[in-house]
Amino acid sequence: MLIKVRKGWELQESAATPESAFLNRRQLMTGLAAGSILAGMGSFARPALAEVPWADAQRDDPSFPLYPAARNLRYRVERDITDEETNGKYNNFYEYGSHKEIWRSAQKLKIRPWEIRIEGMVENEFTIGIDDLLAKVSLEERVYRHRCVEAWSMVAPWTGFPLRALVELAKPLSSAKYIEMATFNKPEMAPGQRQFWYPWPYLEGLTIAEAANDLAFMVTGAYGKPLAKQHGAPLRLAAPWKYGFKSVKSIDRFTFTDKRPKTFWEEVQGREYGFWANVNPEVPHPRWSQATERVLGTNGRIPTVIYNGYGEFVAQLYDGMEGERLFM
Ligand SMILES: Nc1nc2c(c(=O)[nH]1)N[C@H]1C(S)=C(S)[C@@H](COP(=O)(O)O)O[C@H]1N2
Ligand SMILES: [Mo]
Repeated sequence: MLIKVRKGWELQESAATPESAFLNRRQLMTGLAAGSILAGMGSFARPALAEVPWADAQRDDPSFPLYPAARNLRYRVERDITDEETNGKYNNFYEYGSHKEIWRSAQKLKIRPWEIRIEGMVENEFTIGIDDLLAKVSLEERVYRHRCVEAWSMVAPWTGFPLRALVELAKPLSSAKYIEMATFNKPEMAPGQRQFWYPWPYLEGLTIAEAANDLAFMVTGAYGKPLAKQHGAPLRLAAPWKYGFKSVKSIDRFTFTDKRPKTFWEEVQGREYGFWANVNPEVPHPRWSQATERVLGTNGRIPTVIYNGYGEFVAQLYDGMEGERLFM
């Protein structure tokens, strides 16, 4: 589709800064430089069918034969899907560096064996290997928007299964109110985790009601293949009505609890990043506007939409919660 660049509401790229800005100014500048170079390269992007540099690793993935899965047409996006290579070369994955060019470094991530722990307020705690989990669910493709709190966005064809299916396997007790989701914690395969000032492991959470919502999706693949490591293989969340940092990558633990999890970014900077983090163009980040977003792979900005355009699915989850900081 045609994306108009309207200079009037166009926000300076430099006004939106990575989550880590307050921590390391120098890393910030490096990240921004990398970002603008990649954005400039958009018009030279290779055709969609070209081999991506990480294709061999995906063919070696034991789940490779499960892909592609049929697309679920209930989830539609009136925008082009972001080119696979562009998307896979512009990531946030602090375990591999606090900048966008982590795709090479992320190849150090070892995704087999991969055990997932289900614990806390459940009928029976258990551990399950990713391939056993994949055998228990049915995979489908969903094209979803993704809106990063840094005011860039993309459209990804994720493959996976509803988070609700995992909740059903876990059999939570009625006292459980939240699911905490944690990324692996293995500094030997994630150099970023040696940065001791971050509160590893990366932690996120949803209420059980949010997790049971149709939109909440466990991602195991993308672009018709097993998920690339830099996108958070072998299992990550997609909660597309929330800012991207909620969509935790490379999960190895789900804890059902009655206490609201204190998430990674809340722990790092609670004044800027809260638990709910629902997308809302009218609630600015303390350091920049959220009114528009830069579309990855283009030079255009488009207006941001409340709940990232998914209000019909999720708005009712927040009825009666006006007192909460729902939008940051
Ligand atoms: N474990 C972990 N998960 C993470 C992050 C991270 O740094 N570590 N970054 C988050 C942020 S800020 C965004 S925008 C998305 C980026 O996903 P992508 O790189 O697949 O586009 O992952 C989210 N999940
Ligand atoms: Mo993000």
